[in-house]
Amino acid sequence: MTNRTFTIIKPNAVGQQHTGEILTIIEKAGFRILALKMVCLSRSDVEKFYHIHKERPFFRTLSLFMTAGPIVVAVLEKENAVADFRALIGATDPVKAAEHTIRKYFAESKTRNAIHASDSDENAAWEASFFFSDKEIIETRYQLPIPAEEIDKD
Ligand code: FUP
Repeated sequence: MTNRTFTIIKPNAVGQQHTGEILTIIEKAGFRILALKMVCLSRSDVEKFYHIHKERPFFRTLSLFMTAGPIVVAVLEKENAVADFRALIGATDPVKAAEHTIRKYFAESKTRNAIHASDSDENAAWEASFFFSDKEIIETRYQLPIPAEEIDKD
């Protein structure tokens, strides 16, 4: 078990200006953001990222949706990250998502379901590397090199 997972705040949630609120829920649940950016996917990106779903009947609409606007991608750190983050986002279908999950709050349908979460440590590492170089995933933590009072005195 590693302590990293990967997430996408999907086009509907970004378009409806829920990015900040979703990041707040994520941080309040104890996840540390190690990498974060906004990007747009091409159809070819979607085919690569969702390659396991390429032959599924819903792939066409999934692809149209995922290219419909910008997304926000992030690498997150927490103990038991993959399982805990899956619990925080809820079931794929918002009708089945538990109360107080991100999908319960923001998903509009099984496809327009607001957020993605990796389903295994292996996939988390692959998905993070799809969007970020090693240098862009930052482990360094905030630590003042001198006492705060000294920083504030000038
Ligand atoms: P999840 O891991 O919860 O994101 O769900 P899946 O890996 O099963 O599906 C990946 C994405 O495919 C979902 F987020 C949305 C899309 N999907 C559909 O559009 N229709 C479906 O019936 C199932 C999945």
